[in-house]
Amino acid sequence: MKLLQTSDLHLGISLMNIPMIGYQKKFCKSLLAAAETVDAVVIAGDVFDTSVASAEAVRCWSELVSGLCLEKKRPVIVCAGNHDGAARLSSCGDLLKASGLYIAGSFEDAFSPVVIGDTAFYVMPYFNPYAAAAFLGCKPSVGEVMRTAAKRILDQADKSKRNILVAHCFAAGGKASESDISARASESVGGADRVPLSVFDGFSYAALGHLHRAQTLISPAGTAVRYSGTPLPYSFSEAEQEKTFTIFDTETLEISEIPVPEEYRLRTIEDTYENILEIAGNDSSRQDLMRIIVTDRYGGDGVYMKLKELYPNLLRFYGKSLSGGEGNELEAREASELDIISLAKRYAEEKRGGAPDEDEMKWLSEAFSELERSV
Ligand SMILES: [Mn+2]
Repeated sequence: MKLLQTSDLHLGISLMNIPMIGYQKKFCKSLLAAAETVDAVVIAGDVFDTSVASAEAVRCWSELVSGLCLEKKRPVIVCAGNHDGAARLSSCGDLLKASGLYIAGSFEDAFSPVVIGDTAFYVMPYFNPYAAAAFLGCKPSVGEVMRTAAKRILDQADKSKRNILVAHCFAAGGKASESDISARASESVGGADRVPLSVFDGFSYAALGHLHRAQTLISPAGTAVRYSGTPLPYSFSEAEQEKTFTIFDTETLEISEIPVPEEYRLRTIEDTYENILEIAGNDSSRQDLMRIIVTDRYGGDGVYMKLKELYPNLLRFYGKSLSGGEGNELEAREASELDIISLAKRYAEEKRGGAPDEDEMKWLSEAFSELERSV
């Protein structure tokens, strides 16, 4: 049997206030087409970006799974991720099962396998370690919960089948991407949520979600622990990563990838203001999602407005700072040493990208002297 593995769709996500749902709808069409080449589809969590997803994101999901299960007749196996509202995502679970959509929303679901052909899927949603530990009677750490759960699963598993664990977690040794906000946050608290790779020993394969970069880790006993990564790039650091669906063959245990058609590009331009204007003049991809770094001008509103006009999907914009370093804000100490006219000039430079002209300077000094007289 061939499986298509994906995860971390984050339906409904916005990148710097630009909604991605239009691109995500197109991506769902690619997933429907790719599903025709496999026997089943696994989605390892973070279907939605937020626990209470927007109506548009819910509609997108509903169309996707209806297409997969009803039209393409492919079973779909899903675990809730940390971004999903698990109870909402898995509601009407028994009704959905009848159509071939299996959604694990509560921790106990992991112990009742979904059996399809030669394979038993143990589907574990993202869990609260305290609640899961109370259920299992073990220490409340992510690693201990998964170790205890995996042992319980494998003790009861039918060894004549391929036994696949589907979960949403941070396997030790995995690499996070810039858009893995929660995974990266865990680094700052010492990575307490890392799952030792030995936990996956004994399974035929582990289909994981949570990390947005495609990668394969190998457990000590040789189990492939696979992240498909996000099917679309959700940060500038992922712009160079090729986004793919993972294909797993349950007979040969081989892992391959098929590319996800590119729906949009995240692109960075770093140059002088004049050069950027010139580049934009001949740029046929001005709809790309842009990060622009201007190296010789203050990052003021004037420069920003001009660039936004040229690149409507300008997501991030940085200008040269007054002190030559990163950022464009005037330091408070520096500001306190300037007279009011110089300060107003700097303000105009920063906000508009140009110094006030002669008329404006005249108007400014008149206004300031009037202000001085009145106090
Ligand atoms: Mn995610």
